[in-house]
Amino acid sequence: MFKKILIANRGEIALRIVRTCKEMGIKTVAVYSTADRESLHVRFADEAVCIGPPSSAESYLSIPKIMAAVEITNADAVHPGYGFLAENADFAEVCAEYGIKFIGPSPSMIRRMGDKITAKETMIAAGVPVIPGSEGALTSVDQALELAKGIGYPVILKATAGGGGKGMRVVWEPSELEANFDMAQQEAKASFANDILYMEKYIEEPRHIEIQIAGDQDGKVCHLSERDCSIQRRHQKLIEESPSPFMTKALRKKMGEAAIKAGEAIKYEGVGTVEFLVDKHRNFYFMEMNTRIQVEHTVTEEVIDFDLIKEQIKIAAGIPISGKNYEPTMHAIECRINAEDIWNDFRPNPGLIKSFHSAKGHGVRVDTHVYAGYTVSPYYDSMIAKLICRAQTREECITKMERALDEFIIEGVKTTVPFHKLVMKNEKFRKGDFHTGFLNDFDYKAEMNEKDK
Ligand code: MV4
Repeated sequence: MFKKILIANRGEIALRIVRTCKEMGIKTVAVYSTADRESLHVRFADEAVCIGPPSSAESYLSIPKIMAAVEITNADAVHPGYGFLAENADFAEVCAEYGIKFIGPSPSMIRRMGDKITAKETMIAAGVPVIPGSEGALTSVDQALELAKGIGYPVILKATAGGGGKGMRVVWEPSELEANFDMAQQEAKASFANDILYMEKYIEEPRHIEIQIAGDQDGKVCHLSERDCSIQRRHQKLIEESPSPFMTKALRKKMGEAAIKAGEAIKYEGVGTVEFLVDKHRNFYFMEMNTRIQVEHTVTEEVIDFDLIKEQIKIAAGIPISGKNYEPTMHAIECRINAEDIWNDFRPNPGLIKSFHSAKGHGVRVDTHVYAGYTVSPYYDSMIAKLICRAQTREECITKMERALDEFIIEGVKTTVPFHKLVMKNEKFRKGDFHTGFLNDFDYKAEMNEKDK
């Protein structure tokens, strides 16, 4: 087992990793920028190294600075968390060159799944259902028009280096294709320095359901059930839950088997997520694979009572997985508490947290690096806490979440707490009747009483 893990991240996930390492008897090294001196991940780690100024490029994204911190602290492994360098194949490669274990899959695996056309080709070869579309890259507008005729409108143009919605355009009719092709190409070039596009049939009103998998160094792969992440705003997830209210036993079996097939075909090592789009007929299609631990891993942990960070570390140390698949026996929902002004387009609202009374009680989990007196920096992601509730049924879980949101008092910065209260009251949400377009149709401003504003 590793003796000392350096955590190349910040915020709640860095603290989350410190906690598991402590429970496993592994020493921890935190790295931090000057903006994060007062963060709890720094306080609770065994050692901490300042790696630079607030800008991510000069701190959490700087491979030389992270490697220097590894060297001076003698860490034998690096946990990348999510975001920052978590899916950076070059970083995983540098770790390997230095003889440091990168807790995650190999550089080639990260690269393979990071390129969406290659990922899709890999899944087709593995027999995993994918969305009908172009075979590989689009070569011209004329070719795209020909292909779209065969696929049938609407179609969607996606960037092979994309993910998370950038460089993506829906095309409803042939006359709109050329302009959208140019825009998608330009956006992709500017965002990823790669303008290669591919095309798919556009699935209307889909659900985003993802399967958590784990694979070990012997090539054994298991699934740990699904998460429903359909409640998103501009490709930022806001609420996740497990099980999905749309799931059936039969669909879980089929999607679980597909996700395992995907993992086995690539000999996936580590924990990962296979993202699917699910249409209203419960047809499911591979969308992307994430080769990192995700923000929403907590809902899975709650419903199957399992520490996914511990599993990551064990797999990286060469310990085989049990191979058992997991079914949720409870229900969990996560609300992301962001320092954002929901009345102003969810604009980040950094600043001093004057008071912070966390929700508590049975079935309530709060993962956070902040506290009263903490200053939320404008330099990073605005998520300041994850509120996760767990109960026997979905209905009880929503009731518990409403109770927990009511007692979660944060003063000094505006947060998404009032927004979550409105979603919990929404009839469609309560019935589990939603898809990825839910927030486009949800007029939360109209639903809020004057006095609550
Ligand atoms: C799609 C789609 C419909 N049809 N692909 C959004 C981000 C990127 N991961 C892929 N996305 C989508 N791909 C086809 N063929 C709809 C979306 C999509 C979406 C997906 C998941 C969660 C929220 C979403 C919001 C808008 C669009």
